Amino acid sequence: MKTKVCIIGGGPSGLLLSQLLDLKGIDTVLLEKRTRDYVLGRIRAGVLEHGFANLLREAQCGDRMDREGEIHEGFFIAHDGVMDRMDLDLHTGGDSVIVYGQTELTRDLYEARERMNGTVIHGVDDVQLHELTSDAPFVTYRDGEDSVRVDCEYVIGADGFHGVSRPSIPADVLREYERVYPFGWLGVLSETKPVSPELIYAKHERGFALCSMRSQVLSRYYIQVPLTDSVDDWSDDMFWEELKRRLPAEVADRMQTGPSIEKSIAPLRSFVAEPMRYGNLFLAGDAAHIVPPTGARGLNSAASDIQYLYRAMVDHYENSDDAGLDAYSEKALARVWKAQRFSWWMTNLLHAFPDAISYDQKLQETDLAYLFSSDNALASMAENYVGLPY
Ligand code: RFL
Ligand code: PHB
Repeated sequence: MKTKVCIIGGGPSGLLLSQLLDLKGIDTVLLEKRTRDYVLGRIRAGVLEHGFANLLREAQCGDRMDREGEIHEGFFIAHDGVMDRMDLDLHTGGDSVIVYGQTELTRDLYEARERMNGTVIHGVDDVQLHELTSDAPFVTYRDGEDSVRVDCEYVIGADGFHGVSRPSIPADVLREYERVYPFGWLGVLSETKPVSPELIYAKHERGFALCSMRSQVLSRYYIQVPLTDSVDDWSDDMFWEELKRRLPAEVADRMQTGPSIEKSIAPLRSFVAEPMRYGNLFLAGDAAHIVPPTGARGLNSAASDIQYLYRAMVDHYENSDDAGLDAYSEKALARVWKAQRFSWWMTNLLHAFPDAISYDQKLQETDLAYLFSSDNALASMAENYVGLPY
């Protein structure tokens, strides 16, 4: 096969870029290891920045999001039996976020790719990247017995944290920065009415909890658990009981419970790989950086990478201008690190750290008390949560 841009990974990053480039007449081939159903079965993000929403509209994929997504102008932080509200609208001068599931937007992107007859190949094995620093890079993969070669001008590594693209960059070029947290999030999806019209982030001595949603009949809840726990350790009853214990009584009392329709544990990790370009390979999204989900930044950071990369590719192909491609890594990383800082800060603010000394706990309490005593602190949190400018 021959194409201009070979994209590895059919998550939101890869799909969005292929859709945007195809709309500009720039030919892409997208290679995804898993089946479409498998990709759509992963329950992940739920909170989108408006910058991301605009990019989805530009990709002609925003209709359902605009119909079914919910605008959220604030969220709650529950602590010490009380609920404090973060008014995003007030503290950002009119900004907000959209609650619309990653599963839904990935489905919208797959459908858009289908409508345009985009080349999306599922079930590829043994993807390998070759000659990345030459003018003629290529990608090979196995399809059953066959070995397939894709010749291209650029390779996009959008294959997530466990993909093959990042490890294709030589170790003496790549720098990795990582923090692994000593806990994970146990998430449950249930066909129940969300306990609150706005998200509740809860800090509790037994551990963090989050009440989120996908719609008015579909709730998404999380609790902090030790890394040693597995999903089998948590029956639905145990989950609901523990979730309620970490919430103010008035919230717990009105919690609707029901059978889980999905239950999974995600370990929390911060990670950045630099640079995000090697020769004609460009990394984007989780392939290059991971955040703990506390600040709802992961998918949104992936979207800002795609926005920079898309504009840079269009400049290259339409105007023979490579300034955007040359600046991509530096520009993307500047925003990525701010999302890292915010996610790290919000994780530290709200979780119970097993090895925290009493001094750390006092500082954590003071951080929260300061937040809700200062309009400047609230404004800082709000501008990060709705997404810093691209
Ligand atoms: P993905 O979604 O991991 O997609 C990568 C794709 O690449 C495929 N792949 C390969 N394909 C071909 N060859 C190979 N060798 C391959 N290896 C892998 C994989 O099968 C996969 O389909 O990365 P992408 O596209 O960069 O998207 C990133 C987002 O998925 C991620 O950042 C977010 O889900 C993070 N996240 C959140 N982000 C937000 O902005 N807001 C949130 O509210 C939010 N909540 C969350 C989250 C992530 C969570 N988990 C489970 C980590 C909540 C959770 C619980
Ligand atoms: C979610 O709904 O899955 C979600 C929402 C907010 C977060 C993390 C996850 O900060």
